[in-house]
Amino acid sequence: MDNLLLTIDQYKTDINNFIAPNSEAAETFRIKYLGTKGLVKELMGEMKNVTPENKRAFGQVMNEFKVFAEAKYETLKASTSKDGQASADEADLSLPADALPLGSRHPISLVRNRIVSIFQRLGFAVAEGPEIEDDWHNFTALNLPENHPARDMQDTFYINQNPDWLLRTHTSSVQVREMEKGKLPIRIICPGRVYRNETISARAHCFFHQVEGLYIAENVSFADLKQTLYFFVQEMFGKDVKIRFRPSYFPFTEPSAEMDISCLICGGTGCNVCKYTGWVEILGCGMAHPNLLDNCGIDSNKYTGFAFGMGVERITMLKYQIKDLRLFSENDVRFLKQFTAAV
Ligand code: 2U9
Repeated sequence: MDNLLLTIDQYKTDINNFIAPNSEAAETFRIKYLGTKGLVKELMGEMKNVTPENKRAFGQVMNEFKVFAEAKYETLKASTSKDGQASADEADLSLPADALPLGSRHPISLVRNRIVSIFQRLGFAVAEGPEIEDDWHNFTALNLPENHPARDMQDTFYINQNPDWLLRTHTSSVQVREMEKGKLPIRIICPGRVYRNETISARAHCFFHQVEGLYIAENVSFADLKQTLYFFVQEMFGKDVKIRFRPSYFPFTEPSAEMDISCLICGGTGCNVCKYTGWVEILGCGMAHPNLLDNCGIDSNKYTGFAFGMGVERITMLKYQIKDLRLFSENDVRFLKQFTAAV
């Protein structure tokens, strides 16, 4: 047994000193120590000659030896993996390392973070929810009962296993879930990915990102909505930007409006970005429909609220003058690396 231990020690020294300038040498090492006729196997075979009381200790030493030889082989292999390259032992370690290319945040993330932080400064908290939703939270609770024509406004992806499940078409379902908790007042912002069954083009995709907001308390008015969104626009696009509201229709708000900002390109005088109107639409909004409050167990005689929703892609395209929606999901680094600066 003692002789065997001495032999193993000697082999360990040999292994430590083994240098592999190329992958052939690393393979020679593998065959010599770890091959089917290698030294590790051969020494294992000595087990039959070890006395019964020493067998356990010898087994342990042999296991350690095997792991030791395997680790050395991995190191040799890694340092000689590219043929013709210097091994780790020959490399000049005083040279500076190759620079790692730094990534950058996706423009959608940059703009979403910016939107969220503006509303956080106004006291809105972030709420999130599932992307696979049920019919109640995505439609019915939002004043869109079955067969309601407004359901056709959003082509929906349904989940095969269960006809009640779908990919959320807006993050409004998150607001519904918060309302159902029954804790008032509610002042939340809901960022997240949403899905609609649309043909992919420069202006549409089968998924996009939204930020929706909801404020429900006593005495919340349309004036609060206007002031909140005006603050948002000034922080997002600058103090000189004007806003206007146009009446609109959404099933979940009454009254409803769409909000435009004065064109960032021409300042309102007319150009091809604003189609010579001087205005570009950026979001939809309105007062939370009383049916919705009742659906979620909130007393619509006591509480009122406002809500709004915007597409992050749309805000990003306006902010950076990006003309094609597909650029956001193609992962072309030549596009992505242009957005390192804070917006
Ligand atoms: C609750 C109550 C009301 C959210 C609203 C809009 C108007 C709207 C669109 C903007 C562009 C969706 O991303 S988009 O296609 N959104 O116009 N969203 S009001 O209203 C709610 C939501 C939840 C409980």
